[in-house]
Amino acid sequence: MQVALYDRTTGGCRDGLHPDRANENQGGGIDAIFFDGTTGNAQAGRSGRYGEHLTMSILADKSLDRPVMNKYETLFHRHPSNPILTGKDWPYSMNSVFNAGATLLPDGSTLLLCRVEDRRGALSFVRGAFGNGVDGWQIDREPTFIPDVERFPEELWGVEDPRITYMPELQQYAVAYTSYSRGGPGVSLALTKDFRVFEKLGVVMSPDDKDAALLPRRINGSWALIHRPMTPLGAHIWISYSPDLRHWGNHKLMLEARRGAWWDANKIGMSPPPIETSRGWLMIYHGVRRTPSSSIYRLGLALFDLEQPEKCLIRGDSWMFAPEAEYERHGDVQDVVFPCGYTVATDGDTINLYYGAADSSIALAHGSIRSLLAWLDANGHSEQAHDRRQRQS
Ligand code: BMA
Repeated sequence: MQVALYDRTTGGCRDGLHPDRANENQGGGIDAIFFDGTTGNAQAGRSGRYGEHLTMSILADKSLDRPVMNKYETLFHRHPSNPILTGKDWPYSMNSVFNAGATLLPDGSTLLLCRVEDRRGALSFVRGAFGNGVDGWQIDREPTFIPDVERFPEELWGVEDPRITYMPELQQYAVAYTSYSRGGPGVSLALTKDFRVFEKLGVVMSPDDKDAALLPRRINGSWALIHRPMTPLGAHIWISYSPDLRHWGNHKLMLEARRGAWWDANKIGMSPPPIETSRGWLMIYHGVRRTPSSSIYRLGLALFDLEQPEKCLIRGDSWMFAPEAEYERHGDVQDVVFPCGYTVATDGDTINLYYGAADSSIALAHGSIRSLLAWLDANGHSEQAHDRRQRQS
């Protein structure tokens, strides 16, 4: 064979299909299974691509007479009523509703700002609200937040993927959203007290940039915006600082997409705004795995320093939530789970994660912040260790 299998530019091996990318099918291991006839237990060993050795046990389920694998830990439990909102729930004709920002209102009800798409493909935000955050949504009869192309031409093709942060100092909610026009997707900001009247601040990060949210408080005197610029070197998560929410600078790389065959190689982005915990900013982020037929959007976890948020403390190795249910696997865009918002229950621990499913509907899953942190401790590593491993691989 004339062609080197290892490709320095991609950090993976070439497949001959995409000279500039890693083999799309790479990353699998080879499993050997040893069956213990006396106990009925089997052990599987997998030689990982990165020199890690993953083991899992397979238990023979005698009642089913077929092996059942020990499952990975389930961190988010899907609500039985999923999907909780679809285009059919809308008071006017709608193709799809997905990727909703979420917040709790002072009366305890949940507000969702939903990305909606009609049959023209035009996008706007709509509001839905109800006490328990699951059903009985009251949906505005008219779109709540619409593109204002006269004053904000960057919204020509619509506004997408809102992330809501309540800013106690301003006593307002900040909405970071993608404004989409000929120039590509950029990051825009708006402020509101009531989700009726919005003060738009315009584009704060020029295209191609998206997946943005503000931190709720100043960091060392500056506002902080997390976002995901696209560069020829990949799509990584950055953080930028501002004295006034309008002028941004002091840009810092926060989390890098991995390379090669990783689940979060080449393209990552923050999903909902980070969760402030006593141990740091807990971020749920999405990683995009390209396959020959499509892309798979899965979710992972990372923890960042409270006062220096560009410093990653721990990053999980594997994804912890992925498209599995039918409504996540099939829709306008297959294999997508894409949360833009969450609420935290009064116990301070239960997280209600609202996510777009297959770019078609809105679904809900429940988790525990404590369990997410414990999972990171067990399944993560410091980014410095990661850098060392990347250099060796
Ligand atoms: C991303 C964003 C999301 C969308 C996802 C899957 O790039 O544009 O709005 O849900 O792709 O299509």
